[in-house]
Amino acid sequence: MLTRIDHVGIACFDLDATADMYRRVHGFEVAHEEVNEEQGVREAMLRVNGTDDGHATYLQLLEPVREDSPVARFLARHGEGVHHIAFGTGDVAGAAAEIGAKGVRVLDEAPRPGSMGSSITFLHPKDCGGVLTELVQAAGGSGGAHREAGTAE
Ligand code: CMX
Ligand code: CO
Repeated sequence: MLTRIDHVGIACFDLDATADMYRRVHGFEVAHEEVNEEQGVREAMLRVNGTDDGHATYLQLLEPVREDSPVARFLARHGEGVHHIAFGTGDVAGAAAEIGAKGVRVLDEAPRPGSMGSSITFLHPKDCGGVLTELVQAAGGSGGAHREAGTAE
């Protein structure tokens, strides 16, 4: 059902400075950047391994664009650091229904738009051992891997 780690989400105050640190220290480049107004974040995807049309794994840097967003609240409370882990699935709605039936709180009634055209939903951290957990279905629907915008299906 959940077949891979798609990304690890990291909350930061300054996305450009944090991306620069990952470039200098780790050698990771920004593969994709976008604003997700619904989630209240600017995000940068740094590819750690794989290729964008395969089974890549990313770091997702998150900078809030609104004070009332989940990431702004997290930063105010905990400061910068690991915010969530995201697992890839070929069927995000099915995986959420199956997990919800086990008594875990699914935070979205239906999947929402995520990075690079993906569909995402979240599981409550208090039901997942203190880890905010995201489920990701890639654009195009299969495999759970993100795709670079413009890549042919
Ligand atoms: N990881 C672990 N625990 C977390 C957490 C996180 N990221 N965020 C909040 N918590 C904990 C808090 O520490 C707190 O615990 P205590 O009561 O023991 O102190 C509890 O959850 C409630 O915290 P809160 O600050 O009151 O937060 P809210 O209840 O308002 O919201 C949550 C928590 C998970 C429901 C909310 O953050 C949410 O809906 N998240 C999903 C959406 C999201 O995070 N979007 C941004 C990422 C977008 C993307 O990945 O593309
Ligand atoms: Co994420």
